[in-house]
Amino acid sequence: MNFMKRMVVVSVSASLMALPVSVCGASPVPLRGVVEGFYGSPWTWEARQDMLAFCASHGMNAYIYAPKDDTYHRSQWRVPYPADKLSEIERLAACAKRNHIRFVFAVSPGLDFRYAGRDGKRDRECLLEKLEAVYAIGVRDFAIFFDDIEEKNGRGQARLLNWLEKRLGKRHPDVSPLLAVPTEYTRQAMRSGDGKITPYTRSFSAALREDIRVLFTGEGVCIGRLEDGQLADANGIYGRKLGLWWNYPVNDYMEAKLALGPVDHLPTREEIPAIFFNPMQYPEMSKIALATAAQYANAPRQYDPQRAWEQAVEEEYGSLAPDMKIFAAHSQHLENSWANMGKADGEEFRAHVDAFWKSWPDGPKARENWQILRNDAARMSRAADKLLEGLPDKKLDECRPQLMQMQRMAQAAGIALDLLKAGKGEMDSLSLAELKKQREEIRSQEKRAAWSEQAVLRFIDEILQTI
Ligand code: LOG
Repeated sequence: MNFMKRMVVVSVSASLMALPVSVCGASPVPLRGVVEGFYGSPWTWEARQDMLAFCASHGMNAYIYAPKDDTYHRSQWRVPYPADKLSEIERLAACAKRNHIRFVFAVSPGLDFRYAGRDGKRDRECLLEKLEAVYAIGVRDFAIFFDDIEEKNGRGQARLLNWLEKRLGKRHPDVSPLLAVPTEYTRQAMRSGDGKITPYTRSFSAALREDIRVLFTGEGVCIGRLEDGQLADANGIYGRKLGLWWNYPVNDYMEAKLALGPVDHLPTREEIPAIFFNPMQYPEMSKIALATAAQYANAPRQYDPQRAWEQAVEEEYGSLAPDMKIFAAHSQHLENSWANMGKADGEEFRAHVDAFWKSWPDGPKARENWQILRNDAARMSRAADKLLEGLPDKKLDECRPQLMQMQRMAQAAGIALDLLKAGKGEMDSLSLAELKKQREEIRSQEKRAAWSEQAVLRFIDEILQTI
């Protein structure tokens, strides 16, 4: 008996050892995966299949099909999928099944859905039919999304969802509870200025059946930090545990910048029933963040963003990982007037810059700090060359413009540093002209390719102001 017990212990710990380290000792988010929910070119069917395998190998277990620019999903939701599209969905659902991934099929009917009267009945039936057609080809999980629409008919939406849930459940006992995204899908939107719950959220949450799973995006649409207390508050508003739709690494609001950092600042204490990460329209470039997302979702309490990020790059890029780390470390942060996602770009480089300016030109460490930056610039330049030459086409096609910006910035930083060292008197006018030309070139590409705006680019501009 004792021997048997020991055997069990040994075999359990052996199998745990085979799992990624972070899986041990913390419970994963039960439903965890990717929501293809961005605006812009939807992924190809091939990319989706590849992503399902990627999700499976990283311990994710769900994928939501919800590309905003698939017209049958949103703007023309009433139109049934044509046969060829339907067979692609069927193939994808089968692929998900093979990979033990839950395939969730979503429709976003809110742009022009009619809730009342005869039209209401017609729209309801039409939506049910849309789901039935997909049920018939093997899909068992469904979602209805009401994000990014004008109309806020909380009660109408909730009653529609309840009706669908009931009808589907009655006909098909094997269908899972619906997933939903409300029209107020951020915590900030759920409360008005005085802290009161808004009429929309009150009526939607009160009328909605308890088993329907609601997803929200956190504090804002793209606010990259969600505290446990904030999640608990949102759960309180809804009287149920909410799931998350997390908008990283999506970059549809800022396409020139690639989101290549780790996911971060997600809750670690509150129980989360489901989490879905919205990626970029570039599937390959999305994999770094998604691999870190998988680590978080498998063990939120043990999650170490930096370690997860290093592992993700190493695993995806093999011998090019050191170069990719340099590129990716400067392409993590997406910020505009309403979005603030991902950690700061090029933190190490910025620290070098700070130390340099503190010491330049007369400090005892001025030369040393100059040399550190000069080495950084040289390393960046080499990394850009190596990546442009060595990355497989599939990856390169998604990041070439940004790699070329990196190459230009690395060269510009190098020239700028050399000029700074030469000093005003001996400044080589040819180099100065070249630097200015390079800076112009960077500017002319900015709309297509952003990289390290607040680290390398800022440093180049600081030097240009100095000389
Ligand atoms: C959309 C989403 C889009 C994202 C970032 C949700 C629930 N909906 O503002 O489709 O990819 O922002 O632009 C969104 O996030 N709305």
